[in-house]
Amino acid sequence: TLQVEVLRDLATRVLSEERLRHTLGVADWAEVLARRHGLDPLKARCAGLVHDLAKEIPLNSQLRYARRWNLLKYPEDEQSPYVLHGPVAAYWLEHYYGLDDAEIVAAVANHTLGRPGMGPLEMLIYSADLTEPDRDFPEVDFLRQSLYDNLEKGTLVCVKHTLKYLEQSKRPIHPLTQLTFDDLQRRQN
Ligand code: DGI
Ligand code: FE
Ligand code: FE
Ligand code: FE
Repeated sequence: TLQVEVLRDLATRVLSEERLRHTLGVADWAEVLARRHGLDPLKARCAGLVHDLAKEIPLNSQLRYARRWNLLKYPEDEQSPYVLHGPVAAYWLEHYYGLDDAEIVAAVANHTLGRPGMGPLEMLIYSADLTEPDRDFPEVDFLRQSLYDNLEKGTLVCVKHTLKYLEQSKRPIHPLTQLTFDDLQRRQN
């Protein structure tokens, strides 16, 4: 059974004050969206609480874990190692912590890049991460409203925003981000 309190304590012990505030924001907002869209609010809260658990591990250590646990799938994973904290946290939660909920594990693993064929909880955490109450950028309210209205369409809008942001800041687009976008668009047409 899921113990929200235990996962909340875990996040509190592991994360900096700032990252914890973000984490609690994701957990709250994910729970609201889950209720709205008929998903399990408890699972959504739990996934939000642990999604960034590995974020503050030094990048070279994250890379070592990713190598050891066979989590590197694309050359871009090593070029942009800050995309690895989801997979690293998910692997640790499943294999060391004993978290036995596959949907939560997948939502944590894929919260930064998504993947083709995302399930509802994966979409929810990907999108809640980008639009939690502490996030502040011009389109964030439009993204929030889109997500509240329709989880699938809202997630497509979120991935589209990520692509636009990466292009504007001239950062490389990870193949999974593009595949996620193409897949969501195909599923909605
Ligand atoms: O961990 P958070 O800061 O809460 O957010 P996150 O896990 O969604 O994103 C971590 C970083 O990954 C963030 O700076 C955006 C970046 N990112 C997401 N998709 C891509 C990406 N970076 C590159 N280069 N390419 C992507 O496709
Ligand atoms: Fe993250
Ligand atoms: Fe994200
Ligand atoms: Fe996050």
